[in-house]
Amino acid sequence: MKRLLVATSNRHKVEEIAAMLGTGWQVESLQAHPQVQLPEETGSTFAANAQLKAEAASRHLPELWVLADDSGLEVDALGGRPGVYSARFAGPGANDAQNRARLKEELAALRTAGDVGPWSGRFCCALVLARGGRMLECCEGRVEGRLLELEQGAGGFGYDSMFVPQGHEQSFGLLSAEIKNALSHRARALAALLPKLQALTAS
Ligand code: ITT
Repeated sequence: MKRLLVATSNRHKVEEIAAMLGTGWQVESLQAHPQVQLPEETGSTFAANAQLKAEAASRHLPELWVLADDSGLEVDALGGRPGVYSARFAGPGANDAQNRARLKEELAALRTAGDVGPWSGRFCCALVLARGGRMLECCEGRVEGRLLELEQGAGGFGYDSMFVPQGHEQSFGLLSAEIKNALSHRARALAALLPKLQALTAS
């Protein structure tokens, strides 16, 4: 089996990517490589931050195929925020619940100001494949939807319970992992990357 290191500190990303790749790949996370430290995310785009993470991990483990994910939520009524700051929306080191609380406050402020929604937005994901310390491929995916002020469901992670994807009536917090993994931003980025990964690793 081919080894693929998913260079993230987020176990939910690893689980989703492993489930979407299916058999044929031995997916490893940074838990197996505690010496690898991810850099600060100083980029202004998802792609730039995914490249920073992929190349840093790949410099430590140049013999492995390395995949890094940078992702987040854009809310149109908030001018695209939190965007690349999604993980830090409530401040440095914030957890998912704190970030959702911040988003609820911002949506409540919109309502108070007369914008009662529906609030459109999207999840975005950039996946970068690296080897030997160098980026080989970058693919992006997004899923459009609308934001909920009240959380719905406890599945998934991050902002899932506040996001209803287009074509559905329930949030990613209620929809099954199978449905999320069929249409998510991460699924679409991975679908674009997979043929390139397969071609590169075929020999
Ligand atoms: P790594 O940088 O270690 O990969 P991270 O969780 O900090 O882990 P990001 O910097 O890419 O990852 O931040 C992503 C943010 O967007 C974070 O707050 C997530 O909760 C949120 N997010 C990304 N994908 C999501 C998804 O599929 N469902 C819900 N929230 C998501």
